[in-house]
Amino acid sequence: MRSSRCSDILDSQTGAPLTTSFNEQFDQLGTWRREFALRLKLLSEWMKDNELLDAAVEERLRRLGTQVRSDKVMVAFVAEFSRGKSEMINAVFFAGYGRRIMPASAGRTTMCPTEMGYDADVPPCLRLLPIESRLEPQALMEWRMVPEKWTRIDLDVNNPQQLASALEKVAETRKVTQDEARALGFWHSQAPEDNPMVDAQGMVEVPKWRHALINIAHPLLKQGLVILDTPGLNAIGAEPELTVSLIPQAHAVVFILGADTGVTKSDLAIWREHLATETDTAETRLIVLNKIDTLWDDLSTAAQIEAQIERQKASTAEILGVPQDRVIAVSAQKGLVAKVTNDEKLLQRSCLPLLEDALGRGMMGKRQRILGNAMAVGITDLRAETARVINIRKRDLTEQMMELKGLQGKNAVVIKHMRSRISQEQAEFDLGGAKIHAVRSVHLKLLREVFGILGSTTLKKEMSQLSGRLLEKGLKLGVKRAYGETFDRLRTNLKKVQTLCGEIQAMLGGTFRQLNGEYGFSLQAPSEPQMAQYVTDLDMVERSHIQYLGIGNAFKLAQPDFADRLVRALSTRLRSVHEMALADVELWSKSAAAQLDAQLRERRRNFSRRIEAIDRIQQAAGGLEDRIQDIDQQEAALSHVELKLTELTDYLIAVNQPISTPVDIEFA
Ligand SMILES: Nc1nc2c(ncn2[C@@H]2O[C@H](COP(=O)(O)OP(=O)(O)O)[C@@H](O)[C@H]2O)c(=O)[nH]1
Ligand SMILES: [Mg+2]
Repeated sequence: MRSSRCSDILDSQTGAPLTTSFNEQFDQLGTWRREFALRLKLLSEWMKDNELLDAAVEERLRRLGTQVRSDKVMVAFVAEFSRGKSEMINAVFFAGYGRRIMPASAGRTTMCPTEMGYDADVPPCLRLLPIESRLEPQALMEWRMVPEKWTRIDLDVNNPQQLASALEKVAETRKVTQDEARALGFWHSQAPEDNPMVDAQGMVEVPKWRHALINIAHPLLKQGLVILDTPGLNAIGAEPELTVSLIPQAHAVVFILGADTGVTKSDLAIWREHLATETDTAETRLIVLNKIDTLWDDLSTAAQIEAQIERQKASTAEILGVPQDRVIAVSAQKGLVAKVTNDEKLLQRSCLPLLEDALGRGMMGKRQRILGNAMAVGITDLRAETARVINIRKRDLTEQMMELKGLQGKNAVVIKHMRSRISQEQAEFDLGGAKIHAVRSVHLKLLREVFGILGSTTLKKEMSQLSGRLLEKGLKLGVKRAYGETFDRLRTNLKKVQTLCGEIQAMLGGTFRQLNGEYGFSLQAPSEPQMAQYVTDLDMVERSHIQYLGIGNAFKLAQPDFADRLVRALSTRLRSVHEMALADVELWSKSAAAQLDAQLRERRRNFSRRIEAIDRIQQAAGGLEDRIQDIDQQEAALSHVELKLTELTDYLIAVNQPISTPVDIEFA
């Protein structure tokens, strides 16, 4: 990360800003993704035209396309109330609307976690999940699947005033009794200092909504950005799913402190309970010291103010235990004002561009690299497989050519004899089908075992066992063990899956080699799915739970619905890990089957072509020379296809291409 002194933002020679705004970076990523998706589509069409697109290849291309098009980048803003999360979101993303979009003024703070994104299938709207949904067992993820249970308010995107006033709903609250507050997860007798204030009537104020989803066609959101705005500690603590699922999955988390308040006890609690993690995710955490304008003071010199900001940054870094250059000092409010009034000087003074640069360069750059690598791996495999199919075609043509040349100058009897030999070969080949059938059934049997291990029944059993353990009295200290046992079993399951896949792979390898030898195929088993990444995912999920429960939240387990909610959230998360693993296994086995099908098909076609050629030769004088010429042409065409394949895939494999190259692909 660059030094975050405000004065560094301008180029000393030209005075031009050196930073790139988050919006620009995100736009570039979006352009790259769109172009990539377009080129994938062109490749897929070209393959189809050349009969190179079997079902598995088609599915792989489609998946890569979906991945590159719908890749989401989530930036979460997490902090105690009133540190300026909503103001920062307004300043970084929504200044173009010329006014505040997220409510951010004293007394109007966000009360529920609010996610902003874009879904083309839904009209622009705000959807609100009532807080009472907490009384029901479903996890937040499950509520997302039932949009009709949410209160929907349509948004008029061309009317910033309507937009802003509709969004004020996220600040709504309700008064409830202490018992109700307890049932909703906002009241804990064991931690009285964290409870909300009780009014003269004995009522407490709680958020009216549990979660808000904002769907607007903002250019950044349309390109896959998802912004998560969270309320303060009390509300985050009441929704474990935020801490154990949503926040850990964010690609960047911006943690905000106030220069006016310094690091308070509750700031520290949020940091420790929800954000501090091991080093591997540390770089996705941005620490922002907001409201530096409160230190601006006409009686001090610029140097004095700067020195004070530096001192605050140093002490913040020390308290949080991070290097000082990880702390960025800004004024969100002045940044917003500066953008809305086009005041470049104020914008630089607000230091907001520094934050945007860190977000843009750090997060977006990394995202593109990860995505680009995934694409490169996928396309490299695909190209190798397709090249094999082309090679078979070439070899078939060569053989046919030799066969025909051998007939030059031969009489009708020889030609007739040749025809019957080919027919016999064809019949023998068809008989070999039984063996292939046997291989398939073993393959399927092993696959069924994999599906059993990763299926929902296994997971349900594990989860109910874990729930039971968490509800045991006096478990507090044994939480780690209970999780550890469950997760060890889940990890063992993934390892079993890996072993099974290894067996299938070995079997495929053996059979393919045999078929290659016997029939001159060039089958090669696709690379085996790797479970290691899913084991890593499990580790991460386990860590986030243990950390959450380890620090001061374990007492909440005494409430049965809390444990239920937690396990529900865990279960939806784990299900998605299992589903991803299964999808990998499925695609892999589909690829193997499709390869075999493709080569069988090519071979059958080859037989009929050869017979057809001989028939024509028998019918017409000069037919032989015509056929030979014909094959010559086919060979030339195939060489062209081979070149084209390389050309069309080269771009997709080269990661991190300069983004500006226009698409100019001509078709063969
Ligand atoms: N002076 C100053 N006030 C700010 C700044 N950012 C936010 N605020 C104010 O702090 C209060 C809380 O801001 P808000 O964005 O609602 O905080 P949130 O609860 O973290 O979302 C509001 O009154 C904002 O106007 C800033 O950079 N400087
Ligand atoms: Mg807010």
